[in-house]
Amino acid sequence: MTIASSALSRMLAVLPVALHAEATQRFAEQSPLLLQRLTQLYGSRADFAEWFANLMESVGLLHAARSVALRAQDTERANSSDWFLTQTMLGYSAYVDRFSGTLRGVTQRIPHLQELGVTYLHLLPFLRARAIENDGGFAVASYDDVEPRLGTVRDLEELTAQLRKAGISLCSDFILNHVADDHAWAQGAAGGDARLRDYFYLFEDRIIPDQFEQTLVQIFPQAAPGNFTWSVAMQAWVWTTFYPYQWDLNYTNPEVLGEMVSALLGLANRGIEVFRLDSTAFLWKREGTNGMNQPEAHWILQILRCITEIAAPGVLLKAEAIVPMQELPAYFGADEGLGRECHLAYHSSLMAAGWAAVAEQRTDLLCEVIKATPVLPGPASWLTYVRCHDDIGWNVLRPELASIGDDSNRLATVSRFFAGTDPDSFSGGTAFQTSPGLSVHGTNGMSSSLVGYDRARTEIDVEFAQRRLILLYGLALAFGGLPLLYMGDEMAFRNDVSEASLAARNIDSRWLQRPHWDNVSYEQRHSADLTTGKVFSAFRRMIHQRQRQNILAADVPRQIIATGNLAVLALKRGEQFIALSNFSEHAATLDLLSFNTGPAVRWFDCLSETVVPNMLELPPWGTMWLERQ
Ligand code: OTU
Repeated sequence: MTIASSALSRMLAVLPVALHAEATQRFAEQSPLLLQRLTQLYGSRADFAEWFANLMESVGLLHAARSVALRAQDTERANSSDWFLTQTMLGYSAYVDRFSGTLRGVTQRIPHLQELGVTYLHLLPFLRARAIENDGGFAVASYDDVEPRLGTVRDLEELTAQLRKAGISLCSDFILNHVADDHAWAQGAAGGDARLRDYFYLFEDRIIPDQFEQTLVQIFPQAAPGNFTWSVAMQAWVWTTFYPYQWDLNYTNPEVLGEMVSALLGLANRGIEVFRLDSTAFLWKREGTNGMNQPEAHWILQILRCITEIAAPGVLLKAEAIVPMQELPAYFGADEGLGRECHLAYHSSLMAAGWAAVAEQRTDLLCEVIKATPVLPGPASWLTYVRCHDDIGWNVLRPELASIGDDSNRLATVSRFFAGTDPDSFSGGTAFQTSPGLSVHGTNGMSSSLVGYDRARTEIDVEFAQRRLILLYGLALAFGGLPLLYMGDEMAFRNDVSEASLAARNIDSRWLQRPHWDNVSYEQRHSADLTTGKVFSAFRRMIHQRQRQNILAADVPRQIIATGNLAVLALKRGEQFIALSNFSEHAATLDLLSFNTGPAVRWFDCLSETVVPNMLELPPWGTMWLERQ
């Protein structure tokens, strides 16, 4: 028997006979790439064949444990694999405690999500986290338990069922680069268990760490400098890319991969439909590199994809790789043919370039990012967004800045603009982790504070702040991808400057953009004369217009039209639709006939619901969505 066929028979042995034919077919489709990648990573081990058969047996057990409802969903999605590309897909992201207290509380917010048209809910980490400090849950202490403050595993299962009924897919973080230092694996290792010590990267002295440090990047240069932490319990330097209490997992050990496969499929069986694969860029270490985007990191993701295609094909994988855009096609499996790695990836360059355009009142960098954005073959989509729980990282933009021949100090100027210290700026953010060596790193702040609500003095200031918010969200919604709203942006929630969050902010200023749900604002969402009401209705209008235009689906081509005005972006979708965005405090006059979009017809702005003249005036910071009539 070959390695593949003996693994297949081990898998089938634990599956009910009714699933054999389908499982055999899926295995036949996936096993060539799966086995190729596993062999590349672990094939030199004497026990490889046996290890692989064990792996497939555990995959079979988890497949067998999948509910009838989830299996039916798997089949349905396998038959329409582009289901997540439609213009009716809309994401929303929130911390459970801040959004609704507990997982049960989330069900009470379903009406709000439905009022917006949300079909995809990303709840930030809710698994049992490290006691006390835990990076907002990104230090996981157990993949099998829910954080007790937030509820139980039963609550999670009930929530996913309720969301599914409401047409909303639950997305969960899957933090696979590291675990908390109080995870059982780490504690066992600290207790001297040799098998578990091999789950981590440990060094008895600084020789190897120092060699690596020469080329590694620093994620939190101020709060957590360096990539290694001395552990007294381990009597070793532990690899800790992020905080010292987040221990990187050693994927050269096949057991680690096996554990993560079981954790992922176990969570999928609880009804999680999308996994946000956290920090994917860092999964494999190689000396002499920055430790990111290594081929082996991609192989690990491809293995996870092959396995979900076998045991839970309705599940989507989303790459969280905050890296320069040219690195991103690989996360979709660009070199492997269609559908071989992640379904979704964050478009952080588009996000950062949108903000840069607001600061600079010019769109050359943004246009360059859009032009250089690769077309995604097959069922794959960008995740477009304006803000998230992390900082806006500026350095991802360096390649596009260089290709427009400008690698000067622009990013540093942009970063200063949002740092809340520039008297000429309308923006109320803060700089994140700026270190002397790196003149620019990231920016923190809620969208509304960054676009100018906090510093607004006059009615015009307030009006302009709203227009900037709509400008940026308009781009995320019209670009062609899966847009993700960050909790509170739809009601203009501001920075969390509360006394209660001060301690957290002092350690990590990303807590500035993690405010609590504000019920007073929520109650005001239909008040047309209040900021909350104005913003909420503008969001709803855009979302509604997007839903009716199938030209705004993720897989429809996009193109930039030259406007002759550095501040104005004209993004054309299909032949029928142009999104105009004026990144300037001055009105812009545009001649639509000069756009050469074919026979002149009428253009209708579907946001203001008016026919526009060919000689058109786009107001300061204005957005128009022109539909050919
Ligand atoms: C991710 O982020 C999470 O989104 C952060 O909230 C976590 O702190 C971090 O992982 C550790 O789990 O490296 O590839 O610059 O963009 O830390 C993405 C800040 C990451 C984040 C970065 C990040």
